[in-house]
Formats: sequence, structure tokens, C-alpha cells
Amino acid sequence: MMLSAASTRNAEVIARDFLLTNAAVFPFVQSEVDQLRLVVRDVTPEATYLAFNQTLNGIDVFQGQIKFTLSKTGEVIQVTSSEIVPGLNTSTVPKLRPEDAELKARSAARAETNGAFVRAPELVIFPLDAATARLAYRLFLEVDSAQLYEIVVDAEDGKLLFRHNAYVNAAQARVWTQSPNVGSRQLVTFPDGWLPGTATVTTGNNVDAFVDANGDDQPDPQTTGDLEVGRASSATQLFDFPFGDGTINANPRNFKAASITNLFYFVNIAHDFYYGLGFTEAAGNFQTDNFNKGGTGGDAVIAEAQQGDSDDNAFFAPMPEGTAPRLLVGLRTRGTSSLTDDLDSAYNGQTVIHEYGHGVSTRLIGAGTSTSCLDQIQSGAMGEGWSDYFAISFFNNPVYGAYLSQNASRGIRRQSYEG
Ligand SMILES: [Ca+2]
Ligand SMILES: [Ca+2]
Ligand SMILES: [Ca+2]
Ligand SMILES: [Zn+2]
Repeated sequence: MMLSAASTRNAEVIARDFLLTNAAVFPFVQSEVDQLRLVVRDVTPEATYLAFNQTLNGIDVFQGQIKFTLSKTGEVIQVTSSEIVPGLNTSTVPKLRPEDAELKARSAARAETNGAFVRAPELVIFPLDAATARLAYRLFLEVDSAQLYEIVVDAEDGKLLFRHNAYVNAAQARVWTQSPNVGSRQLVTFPDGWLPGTATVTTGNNVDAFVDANGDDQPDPQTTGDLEVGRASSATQLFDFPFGDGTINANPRNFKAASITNLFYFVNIAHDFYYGLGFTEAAGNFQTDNFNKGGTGGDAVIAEAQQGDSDDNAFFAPMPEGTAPRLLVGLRTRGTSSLTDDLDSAYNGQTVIHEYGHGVSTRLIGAGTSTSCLDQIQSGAMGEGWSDYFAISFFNNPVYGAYLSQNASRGIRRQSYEG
């Protein structure tokens, strides 16, 4: 179906006229249509493709495009639009200087001293919703071979409005993939589903991870550069924080963001591991949104790092299907008053697979209802055995808790599972 009649007029004139005569769909007034900047004009024997960008006082609206396809006889065949904002009255005079915007962008990308801008800062109008927009700077910062960020910061207060890594369109984190006893910390890319595209803290569909040093089971209300109300925080979804624990004579309490990030990572790993074994939405797993795949949502794991009541231990508090369970991991004091020899269970993958395993076994055996089905001596022992089995099996490492005990031959159990 054609959207307009054939015409011998210039394609650009046809397109602008179309917008004015379809104000119910594109509520632009004449001056707004006049300000549209033609950015693409691609003429083929069969069709003409046009793209306009909305502008205000010569400044482009960020991703504010309207695209037209016209037949060779001048009929409008298709019109699509993205972030256009009719009735804009945003100021087009920046308060921030371009060099200030560069400093803000560097800080957002954690590249204060490294990396280079590949384009000069340019002003854009950044829509916040269908009716409001901010004047902003758009910058491109190449940090290294894995990170080239497109960053948009507010031209008035420098607030980060948008970030996108042209190389990796996903969140990343630097984590221990087994424990500080094994290998080095790795920069990993989060699979889809771990963190919403706009998230800036460690709250995802499978887990909400935060620090609870005072042991009240609520996120400690701490907000610093690396923390936002107790969660690890990164405006660029680059969860890369300084690490320290007793293995390098550092007090792990001074590295909360790294701890929370690693716990977030391991709980997601556990979610995906058990999911693959059949602990799906319909089986009663732990997710906020179940994507219409059965079961009851609203029960992503609440994961508490450096939990104040869990020194030298870790816990899983099961809940009925549909209510969020808690996974608590504590610091290991190692029986000394020194804080700089302390270890952190959040860095121990086996601990998280084990504790999460209690959630799985209790949810399955309790039919999504009982939370005490594995509480007796024999059933409890079986639960511990299953959890250890999954933990050593996942990492293909028969010694349970070598990091926590700094004992490579038997870990925190009486002996290795291989004797
Ligand atoms: Ca707390
Ligand atoms: Ca569930
Ligand atoms: Ca200690
Ligand atoms: Zn256990």
C-alpha cells in the first residue's frame, strides 16, 4: 500500500510535505520540518531512500532520524522514525566547555589518564522521553583494543547520559573465575540476561548483589565512586575494581566493589549452570522475570557479600517459589585479629555453587513450598553432599575450599574428594 500518491516533485520536497500532512503521526510544525537535516539521499532505479535528522538551532537530536522510502514514481512507500521529539525548547547554549566534557567522559570510562578521543566533542540534543531533552556533548573515547566508547554527557552538569562500547556491546567485569588461588583475575563479558542494558549496578534478573557488612540483611547505604547504595556501580558497565585480600596482605573490606562484583558473577554462573541441568523457570528457579516460561518469578537471589553475621561461613536461606531467597557469604578471619590476612568467600566460586545448590535441592525436594525439607541430620547431610558434589564437579577440583583454608590438599573438608 502506498502512503501517498505518485508525484513528479523532488523526493525531499515530497518527504517534508508528507510530514506536514500527517501531523497525527509526526506532530511537527513547519519550522521543525524546515529544520530537518537531510543526511542520506540514496537513489536507485527502483526507489529513493532518504534520511533526515531532527535538529534544533543547527544541533542534531541524538539518534533522531526519520527515514523514507519512495517509489520511482514518487509515492511514499515507507516511513520510520527513531528518537524524534516534537516541540523541543531545549537551550542550545552549553554551560560545560568541550574540555570539561572530555574530563567527564574520561571519568565515566575509567580512563582518566589513558586512551584518546577519536573525534572532537560535538553538541547534540539528547531526548530523555517523548517530551523532554537535554543539551549534551557526544564523544568517542578509545581506551584500548577492547574498549571504544561512545559517550554522551549533559552539557550543563556533566552527568553521563549514554555510553556504548563499539567493540563489546555488553557489560564486562574483572573477576576471579575460580578463586584467588587459581590463575589471575580475568576481564569477562557478561552474557545477555545477566544485566539489563541500562543497568549501572549489580542488580540483574538472576541476582541482586550488594554488601552487608553490618549484617542487617539490607544493602549497606554506602555510595562512593565504586558503590551505589551498597551495590557495585559502573556507569559504563565496566565492573573493573581494585582487588585485595589476605593472599596479598590486604584487608578485603577495603575492596567491597570487587567483592560484590565477583559474587554477582558467581551467582550468575551458578544460575546458568543449574539451568543447564534442568533447574529452569518451570522447575521453580530463581529469577525476577520468567519470560512466560512457567514457574513464578520475583525470586532472584539476594546475594550479600562480606555479610556481617557470616564470618568464617556462608549460608543459603531458602524461600518458597516466588519469594527471593538469600545467599550470604562472609569473610574468613582465619582465627586471627589481623584484618590483612582475612579472605573473602565472595571470591570462592565453590562456595557460591555450594550455597546456590542448597537453594536448588531445597526448592526441588520441597516442591517449591517447603523450606525445611532438608533440615534433619540425614537429609541435611545429603544436602551438604549434593552441594559439595556440584561445587567440585563444576570446577573439576576435588579439594573443596582450598582458597578459604589456604590448604591445597584437603581444603576445609577432612580430605580431598579424591582421597
Ligand atoms: Ca546492611
Ligand atoms: Ca521462581
Ligand atoms: Ca584475620
Ligand atoms: Zn552447605
